[in-house]
Amino acid sequence: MKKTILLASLLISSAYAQHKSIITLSPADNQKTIIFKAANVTPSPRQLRWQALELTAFFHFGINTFTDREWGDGKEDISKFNPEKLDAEQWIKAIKEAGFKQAIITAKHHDGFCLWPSKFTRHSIKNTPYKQGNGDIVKEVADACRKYDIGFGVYLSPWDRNHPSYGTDAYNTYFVNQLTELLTQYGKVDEVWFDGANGEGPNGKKQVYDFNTWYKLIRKLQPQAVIAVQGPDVRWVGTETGVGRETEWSVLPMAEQSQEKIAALSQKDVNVIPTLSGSYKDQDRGSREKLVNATGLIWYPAETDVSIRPGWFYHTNEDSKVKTPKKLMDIYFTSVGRNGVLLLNIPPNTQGLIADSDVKNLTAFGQKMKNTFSDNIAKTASVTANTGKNIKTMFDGKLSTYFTTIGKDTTSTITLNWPNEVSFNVLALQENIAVGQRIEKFEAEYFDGSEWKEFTSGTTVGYKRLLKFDTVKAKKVRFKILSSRLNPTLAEFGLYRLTEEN
Ligand code: FUL
Repeated sequence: MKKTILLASLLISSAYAQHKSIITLSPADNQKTIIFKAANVTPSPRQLRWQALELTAFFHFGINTFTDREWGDGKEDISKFNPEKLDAEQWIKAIKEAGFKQAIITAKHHDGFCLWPSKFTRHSIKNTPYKQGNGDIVKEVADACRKYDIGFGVYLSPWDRNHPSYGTDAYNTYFVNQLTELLTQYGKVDEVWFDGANGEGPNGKKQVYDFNTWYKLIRKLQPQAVIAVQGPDVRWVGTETGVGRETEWSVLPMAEQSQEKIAALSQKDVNVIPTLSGSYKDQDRGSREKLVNATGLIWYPAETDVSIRPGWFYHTNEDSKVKTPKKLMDIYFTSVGRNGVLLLNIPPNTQGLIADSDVKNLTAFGQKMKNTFSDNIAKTASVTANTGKNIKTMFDGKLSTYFTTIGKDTTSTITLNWPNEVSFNVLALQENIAVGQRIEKFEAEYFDGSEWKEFTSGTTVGYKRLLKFDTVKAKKVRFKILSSRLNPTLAEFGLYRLTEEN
């Protein structure tokens, strides 16, 4: 048994050693070299797995659910916590049905109340009426995830407004103890989510978080887990609206750190928060102009978090404000469709259930996704490219097989022909990001019988790019890759019809 674990961890570490998710830049590098290097930055296996999930769910649940608040102050009476009908399988079934692949539970929010019976505090579920103090909601969620083959993640708030040691070194030990419980008692953990909030604790002090120790612990105990968003693997997109950037690079410029430090980081698995150039508010974080002054380059993809309701926690007075299936579809386009992963929060109510309104809209969203994306109109065309190979693989549903150009070609024009007119209003593109993110500019046109007319265009593609436009009716379409950092790749190419009815 021990040998198997040793072999498995050796295999995992050698897989992580092979990818190049950090590359150093030297002052002697000219723009051409920088761009070439950028095109060769690739995701780690854990980042690659995470990106392909597309849809992940957040469950904000805790004492705030019972006090009707968004941020507790750590002084709440936890005897109010009693979700009598709690059914974690109901939560997981609802998200699975809608196409979600992973779920994250708020094991502890800023109020310090723990949804598992932590040995290190009295401020936990063990001192509530729930199952007479014998409950463990982290376990219930982890078990349901395993049963329905959904990835499992934990949110552990570094900011703790209850714990008396907050603001002192002892708190970092307390945090390590809690993290260890979560990483050792619930089986495989696929995502650990750290929030950036760092306010004052019960003693009025602020904490200096010991992130490095926490990351090392996660890498040791759960090497496959991505660490988001105060973490090295996944970055916050910068809004809580579900809307990401139209130009979204996963390869970003690093700043401030010395080249020696970046070189050292690139030798092993990344376990620090990268110092990036620019701000999370910038509309462009990784185009050519942004890369020229960088000291290093890092694969650091975006997660787009938003709640299905106005608040993160459940409030009865928001029952009529649950996002509609149409709105959820719009969000899918502006998050996953802009090279991000969607983290959609669906907060359980005081009974411990996802409310009917939320289940209904989630299910309808899942159905809308199936109806829209099950019929790829591009699949029925005869397709040619002026340069490139493996064109048929763009329609095989596999990300590992892909169209690419030959030799030094960084542009290509792909033409699709149908015997009869087809109509569509969505273009879906996917690069094979396992080899890097490369496409910088593209455009799509249809032939109206006498001339070519543009119907959409864009900059980055990355893992997925979705574009909506007025319905096009045509027998001939061409797609032009106008600029790419190295040989462009297209793993999938789709044309779809999105309507009010579907
Ligand atoms: C924020 C927190 O302060 C909110 O309460 C929520 O947990 C959100 C996802 O992150 O920073």
